Amino acid sequence: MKLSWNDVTPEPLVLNRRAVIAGLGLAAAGPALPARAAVDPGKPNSFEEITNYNNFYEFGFGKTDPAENAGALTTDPWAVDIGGMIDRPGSYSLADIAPANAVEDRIYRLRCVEAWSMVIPWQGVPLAGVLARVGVQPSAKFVEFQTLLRPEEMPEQRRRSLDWPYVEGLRLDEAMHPLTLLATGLYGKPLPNQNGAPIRLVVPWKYGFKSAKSLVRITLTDRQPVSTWQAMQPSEYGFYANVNPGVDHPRWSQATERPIGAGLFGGRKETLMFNGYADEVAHLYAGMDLARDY
Ligand SMILES: Nc1nc2c(c(=O)[nH]1)N[C@H]1C(S)=C(S)[C@@H](COP(=O)(O)O)O[C@H]1N2
Ligand SMILES: [Mo]
Repeated sequence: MKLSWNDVTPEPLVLNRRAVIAGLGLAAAGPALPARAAVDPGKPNSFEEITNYNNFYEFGFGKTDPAENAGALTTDPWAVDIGGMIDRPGSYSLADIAPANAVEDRIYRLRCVEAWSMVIPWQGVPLAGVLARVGVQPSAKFVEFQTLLRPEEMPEQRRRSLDWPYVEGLRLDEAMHPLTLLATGLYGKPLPNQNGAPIRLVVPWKYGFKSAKSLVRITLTDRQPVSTWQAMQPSEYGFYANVNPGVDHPRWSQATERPIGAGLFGGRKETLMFNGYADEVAHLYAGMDLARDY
């Protein structure tokens, strides 16, 4: 099935442009853009750092395991099943989801729940545009994301260390937010396997674990998905997982973070509310108690 990029509705495009500027930390200019520039995400980490310090537990629990073991993953051919409460369910190719002329650059902070952080120059397409094209039905309230299940190529899936496949979820408005990206590349190269080739989610205001890698299924649903980490340890990992320096993990503080590559004396940094994207996303959580809905 082909996704039509011809009947693009104007609104997501306007929002996308705004998000690119926010993502790049450039000063806002021109019409339909916010008066205030978003927080500067900082200097990107090196390609070496971004591809050799990873969490991709399907390939092992050590930070260098994904770089060492993910070479065995075959990512061509690849298809993503998009289904559930949409008008045009089907199996979509990468070219359908992220045609070259729709791919954008986004420099985003990534803040891991383990209290380290990086800055990553991604390429990808806003999820909102993809969802608009498959026709989200009014009954849909949440989006569930599923990673590949292929134990032959993913060594940790041959053990019962986690309840595979890896599953994550977003509320529909979070999924539709212009900052939410389906990434297909970094540093202008196709996504390395250890970073979630060939297509992964990136939600920059949430802890890194929300950004599920190597996606094979996206499902629109009216029920709040139960994510892998939430199912495993609900007292430690909530559904929302918004970066929040004021709400500690039960076993450690979330007030500060260790920037990867800053060196031994680079020092810790204060963690920012919503990872620095509060101006863009705080309105999504107005009236919610984020200590309860963590
Ligand atoms: N399928 C899958 N996706 C995953 C993970 C994982 O173990 N499996 N780890 C998550 C965590 S905890 C983080 S911090 C980010 C890390 O992304 P990166 O390695 O590209 O920096 O991926 C997330 N996505
Ligand atoms: Mo993480």
